[in-house]
Amino acid sequence: MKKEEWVRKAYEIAAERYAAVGVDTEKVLATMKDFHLSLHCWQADDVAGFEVQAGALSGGIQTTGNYPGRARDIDELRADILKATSYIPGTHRLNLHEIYGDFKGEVVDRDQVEPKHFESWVQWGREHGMKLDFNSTSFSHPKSGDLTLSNPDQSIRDFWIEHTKRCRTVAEAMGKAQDDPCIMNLWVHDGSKDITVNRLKYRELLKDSLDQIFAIDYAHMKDCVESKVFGIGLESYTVGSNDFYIGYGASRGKMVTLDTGHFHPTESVADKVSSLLLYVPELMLHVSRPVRWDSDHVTIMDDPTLDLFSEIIRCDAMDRVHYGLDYFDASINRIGAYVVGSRAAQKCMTRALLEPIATLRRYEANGQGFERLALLEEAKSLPWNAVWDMFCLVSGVPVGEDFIPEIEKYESEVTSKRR
Ligand code: RNT
Ligand code: ZN
Repeated sequence: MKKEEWVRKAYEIAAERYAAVGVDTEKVLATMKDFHLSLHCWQADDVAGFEVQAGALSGGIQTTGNYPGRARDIDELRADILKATSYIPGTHRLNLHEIYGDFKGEVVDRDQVEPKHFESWVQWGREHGMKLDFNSTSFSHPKSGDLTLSNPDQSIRDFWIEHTKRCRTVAEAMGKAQDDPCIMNLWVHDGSKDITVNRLKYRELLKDSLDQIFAIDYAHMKDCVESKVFGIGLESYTVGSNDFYIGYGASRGKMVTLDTGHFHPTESVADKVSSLLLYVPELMLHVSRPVRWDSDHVTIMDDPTLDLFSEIIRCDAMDRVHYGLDYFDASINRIGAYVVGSRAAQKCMTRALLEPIATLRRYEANGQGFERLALLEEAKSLPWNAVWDMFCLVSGVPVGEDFIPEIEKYESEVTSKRR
């Protein structure tokens, strides 16, 4: 029997089983088409970027591994991203960092960046149906140090304020050109390796810098701010902590970014959704997989990610969340890493959408605790994978593991030849 036939048959049966628990699989398929990930450009080249004057990766983040074939320039990166998206169902956005500008061989310092450096990206995005999101880049620069936007040295702080302001003009230009808001994330690594006795001072400076940066309102971009627990070499203190940015976002009406690697290992990121959404307009996600620390392993269909997406759906908040990915694994095929992580996130969303929520809520309202638990457990083994396979089939991308040999082929023909 041909694979397509299996998929269709399995889907037919799955649709009936889901209908029996009150779930419309056709509706789920339609919703999945509107579920867009924001693919992080930095998975293809280990967060290197295209600055002529590029230095080593800094800012408390690290890629480990030396798998051959990383994208070395803008053309390779674009080709790799297109290759990856050809195995990911649906249409997606691309999340760029400032250091990925098309600088055309020129030294453009961070406080000199302009929308023109991203014109070719806008053009490329239009050609390939990918809308763009954006990030300012405070790391991997001679002025990065331990403190950027919270640096007591006025000239360094001003440099980074200027950089971030300019990044917002880039994001605004992108949003305008694509007629859809560009989501600009702001993460700075600012912190301290050892005990600091000036916790308040740096936070006051960061708050003031942010207020300066956000002084202008733009119509075509939206800001989000990302907290963190700690960075490598900055273990004792993080200026932009979770509390800091929740306070900032809630008081200034800014989106908060939840990077799933930026919390204590047993903390539930899923449980934050319903609280935050009461106080901030929208959320940005950086879906990642922390292994013991913020290791940025490739996203998989694990319990924390399933819980997170389920919570978003249970909050009826699918449209108030932006779904960025954020991992950088340099130890395996990088295009494969894109595909595995993206498909895993999509599987989590498929499962979240297939939850028999109406019945579960009725049980809960009636105090039927056993029934609620039983259905939650049984729902785990309902044939969600048949719906996922069908989504891949109708989207014209490989069903199941069929993308493995294709990525192997691209590796042998293209990426393995890069030295
Ligand atoms: C770092 C943050 C940040 C970066 C990217 C490259 O801990 O997660 O989002 O990963 O901006
Ligand atoms: Zn992140």
